[in-house]
Amino acid sequence: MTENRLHKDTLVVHEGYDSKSHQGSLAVPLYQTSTFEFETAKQGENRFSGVEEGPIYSRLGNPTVRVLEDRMTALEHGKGTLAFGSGMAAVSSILVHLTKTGDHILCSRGIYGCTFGLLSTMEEKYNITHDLIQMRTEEEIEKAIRPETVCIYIETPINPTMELVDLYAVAAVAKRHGLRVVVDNTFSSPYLQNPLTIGADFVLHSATKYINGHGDVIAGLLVGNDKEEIEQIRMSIQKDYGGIISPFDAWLLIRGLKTMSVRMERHTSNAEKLVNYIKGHPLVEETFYPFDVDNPQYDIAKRQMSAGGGLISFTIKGGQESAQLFMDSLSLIKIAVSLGDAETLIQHPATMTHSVVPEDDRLAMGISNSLLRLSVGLEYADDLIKDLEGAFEKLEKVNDGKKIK
Ligand code: LCS
Repeated sequence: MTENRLHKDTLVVHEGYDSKSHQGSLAVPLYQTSTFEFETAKQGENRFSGVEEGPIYSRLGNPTVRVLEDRMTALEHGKGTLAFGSGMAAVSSILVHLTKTGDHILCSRGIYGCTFGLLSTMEEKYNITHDLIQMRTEEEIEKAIRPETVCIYIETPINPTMELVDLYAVAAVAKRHGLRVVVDNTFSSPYLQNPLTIGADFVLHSATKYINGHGDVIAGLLVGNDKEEIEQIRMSIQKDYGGIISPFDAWLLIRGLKTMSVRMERHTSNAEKLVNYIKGHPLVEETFYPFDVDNPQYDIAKRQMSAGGGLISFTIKGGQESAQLFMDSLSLIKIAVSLGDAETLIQHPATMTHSVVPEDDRLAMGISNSLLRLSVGLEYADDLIKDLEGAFEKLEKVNDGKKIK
């Protein structure tokens, strides 16, 4: 961290934009254009050759997108950022960048369902193999490293189990073995956790979630600790595979990002209230929340995160039938995948986000049929608790006499 660094609450509002270069426009202008006119043929030549800086064509760079990228670089303490048209485009781009046929990737034991799908395709088509392991200790990680291992790819907290991976342990092992570390930081947002400061090489986000915060954009962001390497990815994989963000979506993300600090505070305070209610309920088996004092991984959470965030998972007694009945009995809380929106959302990972994962792998990730994931929104907490109460009561009534265990 540099000495005169502004606080993250200020960076989300101002970083990367100077209105003086934009006719005083206070809001970042939307450059909704596919191409940029050159004054002369020579200028075009110079822009393409890199002799002169400046926009060429929006797949290669766009001024609105650049503000978003610069803001994210500062927020994640990185050196450069690339914005993508989805979180999966960010995931696939970094994995394509870091691997070649015959390489091996070491992953946290849980990952988002589509990331799992991508890794399966990479294995089948290109013989880029992977292992999902629990990474509880440095020794455990070290044992799983093979001669062909090139990178460690992790989520923490893991979608949807909320299991944590110790970033300090991962960084220490990676350093000893010369491995690159990629952290999917979607669940924490840059507000709660900054893996680059702990030793990761790349951080990525499904910006669809907390970065945007309003449930109306699909986007991804990749931040690196090496500017040259990020620019190299921009001018190769991003340019040639073409998974870029649209200027309008970047503009919406800039708008959403301005309120990230206040949103994350509310998501967290609401989640803390809800977790206390949920974990005491007799129909709940287990609850998973990073900053729950009863969480066996609370120490890890405190070391690498500044607060617990807005996601809670829990298992309900009675398996899938009860879990689905519970969901159907809610009214304010909406049944939907995605997370990090203003609206509180609930989903059933076994049949939704992680339904593409074969059952054995899914159970090994800790995703049982009774697991539910709650993305706590920005509503008034007591209204949400009342909604949960109503659904538990409904479940009790339906189960009346059935004796669920
Ligand atoms: N990484 C994580 C941890 C995610 O949760 C998701 C999407 C992605 C990457 C991919 O981002 P996208 O391309 O959708 O922007 N997670 C979802 C989820 O849990 N429910 O719906 C989507």
